[in-house]
Amino acid sequence: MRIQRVVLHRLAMPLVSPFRTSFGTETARDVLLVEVEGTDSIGWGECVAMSEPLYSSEYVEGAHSVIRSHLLPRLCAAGPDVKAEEVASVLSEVKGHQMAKAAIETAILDAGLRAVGVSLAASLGGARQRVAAGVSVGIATSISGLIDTVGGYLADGYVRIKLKIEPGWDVEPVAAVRERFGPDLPLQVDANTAYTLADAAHLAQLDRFGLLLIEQPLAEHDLSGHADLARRIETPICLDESITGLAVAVDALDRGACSIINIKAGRVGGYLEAKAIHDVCFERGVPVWCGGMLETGIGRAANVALASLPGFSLPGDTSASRRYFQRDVTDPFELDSGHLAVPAGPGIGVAPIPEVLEDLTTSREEIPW
Ligand code: NPG
Repeated sequence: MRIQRVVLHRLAMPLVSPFRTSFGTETARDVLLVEVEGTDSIGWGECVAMSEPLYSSEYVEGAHSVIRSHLLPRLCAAGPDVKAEEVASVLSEVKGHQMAKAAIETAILDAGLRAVGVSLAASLGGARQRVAAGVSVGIATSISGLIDTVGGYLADGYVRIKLKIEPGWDVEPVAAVRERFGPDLPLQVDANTAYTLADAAHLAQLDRFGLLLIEQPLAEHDLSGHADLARRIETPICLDESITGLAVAVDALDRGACSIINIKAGRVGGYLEAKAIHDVCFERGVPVWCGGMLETGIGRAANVALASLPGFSLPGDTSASRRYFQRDVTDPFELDSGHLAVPAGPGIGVAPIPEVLEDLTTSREEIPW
């Protein structure tokens, strides 16, 4: 497969309800899709950067700019036959920008796999045809509202609940959800870096709820703080924002900063790096799960493929399309007894529906290779 051109699509997609985390409230997604047109196939990748640099330093306008001005020129210089496996090294001189790099690598990977008729799941070493779906529940305005929301998701069939927490919204909502839905509900919390080590005693109050894990309680760069916290609380620590690649993942595990890892391909620079992190964790017996970034069906398809690898032993933030969007850009992902089917078709196995893509599009930029 020789690459002929790239099309950068921007889409505006309202969320079905606002999603509040400790770092902000999302009400709509400004989506950047990368389309790579090859001689034999077309591939798609979704950039998971949000509108503002609040979760991490990346944001969608910046990702669009770095792709156009710094990443594509380097890849084009590498020639039209560049393989997905070569993308990371060609782009390595550009520091950071993992989400932008991941979007391009995924589109090239998808195009290459479609050309040879192999699914992304199969190429990564997927071991299951369906994956367990968890759901992430935003910070609510009242405990009763939270209980209703969680009840609704459980009625939908979700097999695990993740509650977003922040100082002032932690022990009480967790206690209420545990009380209402019982000790057997797989439950975890996500702080998105909202605490400091001074909160250790407060966070230890969560220990009595038998949580699967607490995700990213402290700052992104604070591995030693997480290692310290891990000695002071019983709830297992899972890292998300801190894990920006394989080397950091290994360092975090070696230092005891976490015992579980949330793998998001966008955050680590692509699905190949995500697989490498999975492989190391699998070898070391460290559980991993697949995170989510409010993806459209394009990003969701690739996440579900990743989550089919054998080390993904905890349910992921791999929710159905309708959790976020009234109308997805692909055929919607739907829950089937709390699971999503892993796409079996070539590449990521899904593509935008042309009319829907057109309706949602706010800009389109063609870049010859
Ligand atoms: O189901 O796609 C999903 C979202 C899961 O909670 C979720 N994502 O911190 O992991 C996170 C959080 C997030 C959302 C992060 C939006 C960044 C932006």
